Amino acid sequence: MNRRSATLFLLAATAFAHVGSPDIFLEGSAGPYPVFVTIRPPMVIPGVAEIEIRCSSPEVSQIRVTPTPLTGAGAKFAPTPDLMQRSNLDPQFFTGSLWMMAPGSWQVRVEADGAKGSGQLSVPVPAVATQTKPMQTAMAAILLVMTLVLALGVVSIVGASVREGSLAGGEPATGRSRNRARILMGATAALVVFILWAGDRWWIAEASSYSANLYKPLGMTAAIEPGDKLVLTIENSKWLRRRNDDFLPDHGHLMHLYVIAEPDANRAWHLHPDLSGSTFVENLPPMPAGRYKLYGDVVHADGLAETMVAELNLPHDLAGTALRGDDAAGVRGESPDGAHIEWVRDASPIKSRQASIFKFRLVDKNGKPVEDEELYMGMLGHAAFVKNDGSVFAHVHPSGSVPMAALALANPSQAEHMHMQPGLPPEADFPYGFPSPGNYRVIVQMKHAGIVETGIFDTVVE
Ligand SMILES: [Cu+2]
Repeated sequence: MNRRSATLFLLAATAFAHVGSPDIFLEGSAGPYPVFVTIRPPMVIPGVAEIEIRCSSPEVSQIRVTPTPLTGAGAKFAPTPDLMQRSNLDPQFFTGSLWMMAPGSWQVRVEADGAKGSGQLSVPVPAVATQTKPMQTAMAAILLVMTLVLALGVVSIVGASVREGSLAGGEPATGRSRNRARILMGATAALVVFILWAGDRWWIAEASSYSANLYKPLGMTAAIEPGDKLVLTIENSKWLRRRNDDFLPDHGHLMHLYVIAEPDANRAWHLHPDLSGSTFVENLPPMPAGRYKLYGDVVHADGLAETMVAELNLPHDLAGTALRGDDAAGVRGESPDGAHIEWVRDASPIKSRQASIFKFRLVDKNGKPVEDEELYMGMLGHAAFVKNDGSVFAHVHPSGSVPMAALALANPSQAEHMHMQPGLPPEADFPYGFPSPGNYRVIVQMKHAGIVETGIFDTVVE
């Protein structure tokens, strides 16, 4: 048994609207009922997605969940809904699980019933296979020993039955039956070896057809052209029927690009490159020489969201051009007008894989909450949760970790839009759960009086 055949090809799945942050967090309403939905996509496809729903209203009596494709004909043919379990300890907390049978862009339809009637909310769930899981060494050793025992057992059973099968009790085997036994044992051994070899070929063929379905991210490379123009080239590695020219605008932008200075994240930009042919281009603002990490969020026509990652090295300072439109820049500890963002939290530690609401408040230079909060690209705030080693990146909004373009596809009739209105709260709440322990940065942007403020925070997750 070679190394390849000792590998069990379980397909690990993840929602990859982000990098390394598979779980989905969504704050929304199923009709009249506000709900906080957490979906943990399965580790294998087909596999089971775990679902948790917290209702802020005690009036919900029942919640049903159904998985369907996000777009296309399949979206209309829903299987029978599954009833979620209500917690005995906390009647407003429901848990359940659903089979996700194929990779692709899915949605989980949440239907809530209660005193105010029924309501529905669809949660986009990208389910993709991203890696193969090697078999554990102990398991491989046990299976190897069992295979050997079986193989030797078959050979010795054949031998014994030929040699002694027709003898009466106590009678010794003849030389002729011993010879026949040896020949048949040799033939059996050859057959066993052939079966093992054929099994190995079959396994390798299965594994390679699995790996053809493995998620391969859109590649992105960054280059600077004359005029301090950033050019992002997208490479579409072959994966399912994914394209690199079917992007949906999300808040009017085909790409939301975070540019984060390495190694300290002391500077961050939130930019919106334009698509020009098959490349994204952006006239960069003034930037100091250094190393930068780029995270570009896009949403495909079927609602599947991807984050492309690239690195950029600037050997010298860029004169650049002034920021325009929705583009924003932030420097740690600096503010254009003395206002700044505070992280509203108690002293309790942050734990990984725990769904929470992270609260931030915009205060003026006197430390008082601002009274002129505005929406920045339709939201009270934008947050990026980034692990220091670059293995996690999640772009989150007060509605959660699902991109608005995907959410609008899933809930076409109730596309929720906040409008500019006076008296917006100076606070933004972000539903999120850190995927793993470690050191993270949280980059938060909120807007008031036409100015986008940026807060950059360090935090430890246990
Ligand atoms: Cu955002």
